[in-house]
Amino acid sequence: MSVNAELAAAFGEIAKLIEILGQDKFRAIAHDKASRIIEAYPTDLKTIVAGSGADARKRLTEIEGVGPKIADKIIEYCTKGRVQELDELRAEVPAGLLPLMQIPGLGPKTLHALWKEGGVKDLAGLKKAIESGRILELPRMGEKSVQKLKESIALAEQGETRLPLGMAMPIAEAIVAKLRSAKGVERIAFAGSLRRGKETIGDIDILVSTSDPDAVGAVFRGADDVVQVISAGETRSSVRVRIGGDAGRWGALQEGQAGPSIQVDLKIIPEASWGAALYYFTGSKDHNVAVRQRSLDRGWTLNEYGLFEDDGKAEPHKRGLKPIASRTEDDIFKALGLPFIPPELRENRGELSLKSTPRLVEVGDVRAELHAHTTESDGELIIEELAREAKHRGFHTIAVTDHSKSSVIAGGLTPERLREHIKAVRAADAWIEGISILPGSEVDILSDGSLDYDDELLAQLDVVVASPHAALSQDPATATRRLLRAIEHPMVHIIGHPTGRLINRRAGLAPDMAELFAAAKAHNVAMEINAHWMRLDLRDHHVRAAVEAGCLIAIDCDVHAVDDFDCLRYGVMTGRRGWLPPEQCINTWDKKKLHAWLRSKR
Ligand code: DGT
Ligand code: CA
Ligand code: CA
Ligand code: ZN
Repeated sequence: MSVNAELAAAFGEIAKLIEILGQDKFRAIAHDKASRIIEAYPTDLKTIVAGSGADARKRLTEIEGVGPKIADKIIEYCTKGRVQELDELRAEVPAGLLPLMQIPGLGPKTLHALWKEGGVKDLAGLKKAIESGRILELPRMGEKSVQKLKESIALAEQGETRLPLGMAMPIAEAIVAKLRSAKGVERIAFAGSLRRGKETIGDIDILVSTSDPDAVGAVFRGADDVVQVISAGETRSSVRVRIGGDAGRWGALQEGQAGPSIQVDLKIIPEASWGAALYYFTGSKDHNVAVRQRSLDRGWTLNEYGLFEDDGKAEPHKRGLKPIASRTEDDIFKALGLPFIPPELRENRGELSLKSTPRLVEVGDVRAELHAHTTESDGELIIEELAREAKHRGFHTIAVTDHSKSSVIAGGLTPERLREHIKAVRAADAWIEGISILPGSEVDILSDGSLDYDDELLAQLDVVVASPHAALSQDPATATRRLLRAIEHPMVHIIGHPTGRLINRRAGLAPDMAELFAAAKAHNVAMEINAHWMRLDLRDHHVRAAVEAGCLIAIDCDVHAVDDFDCLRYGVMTGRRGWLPPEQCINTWDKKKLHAWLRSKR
């Protein structure tokens, strides 16, 4: 961990402790701000302190957001290795209280009350206070907020060790890129749940074949982001890697929620058994068990070294037996009489009965983005920038779907503003060549299932994405009726993020999905896979049910910023996990077909 990261963590903790203690709010804000600035500051602060001697304080306060008091604490940390103020604050607040701040719905004020008036000092105490009902005696704690709190706790506990796909993937790719250049490396790949595209990742599994295992192991364990070496062997190493900064538009990842670090396992694989190892460590466990049984039925045995004749004795690879197949995954599938099974399907959900490799949706198939926001509501891009980016990605169509009036916090458009916006989008479409820019809206599905604009206005939009944003703790029956009503609305093209869940944070609605998919098919409405990795909503098993019900799917990035376009792959992986063929995904259609479909609802 770098000094900057350590300092950022220290100031972040000071800010939280001040808040829990109910002390000066502005002092908390100053420390929180300093924490974020230092986290992202490009130069090592220890070098600055060491290099500027008596001028250190002056030099540090030149950094935006660093005042004299913060500067003194930086110097204190760089010279003495501690910040006394932090130690003092820690002594005042029970250690188990701080992690509770990660639970959504538990702000510092509530925590202060829970502690001072309810005697809660840690998670166990909080749960007790909930169970006994004592918590209801505290200010601002009603039946409803306690119910929410209970759900948040359950989700936070679940999410403690599993990282969202979109956060794990860049970490894995960075490690793979780094190891690729290590001496002797021949092949490198990530396996496990990450290769299968699961929505959350327990740990990252990396496989390497190399002529120099020591060199790779040393690079792996010595990397900057490594916060802990769990084990270091000749063919296996495990470390914990720090999870970095940005968690998209939901703010920085909070410590303790998905861990400040994730475990990464490195396995050194003999070149001759690369395919067998890749197959084995890709999993899933359930798939492996089923395929192993299939091997045994044929008189063979399959392990991470290869497919062997089963002579009834263990560890064939150690007894010099020549494998029937081991070099590539293809070789193994072929020997077992199976088609290549894409990693996303390897969950033992019927994939072993496939007669040929199914053609599933791929990133390269997607030619249109139908859910995107501009600065007119809560996006970062103006219409032209959005269009250029979409064009740059090879799309033929981009829909501009800003929020509707009830999404006040997201800057939702009044009918008047929407009318103007439609004109602006049509004007941009007229002068920008090479891409169709369609006026649309992400219209709130209100709690009773009615839409946020009247039909006359909706009729002027080329694309209507209807999404639930509020009232996301409705009971399942009410939620089903609500969403059905939106699906049945003749102007609606797409139901956006149908359940409204946020991974590890919010459970969202639990409607009867089968009913929704049947209705969507009947009304020619597409159900969205929102590709943002915090959402992935529809989720994989929903997609599978939707595909089987024969209803259309949209894969949209819900673009708010340029980087959001990169989420497409997570949406596509989720689609593939739901066995989605390209023709059932409207974003893969050519322009003529897509536009004709959109017009069919006008
Ligand atoms: P995760 O890490 O919880 O997100 O999920 P995975 O699937 O990456 O699981 P992990 O990291 O424990 O193991 C990686 C793969 O190795 C797993 O998908 C299948 C294989 N594997 C691990 N342990 C076993 C086992 O006990 N039996 C079998 N058949 N395969 C295993
Ligand atoms: Ca794993
Ligand atoms: Ca693992
Ligand atoms: Zn949106």
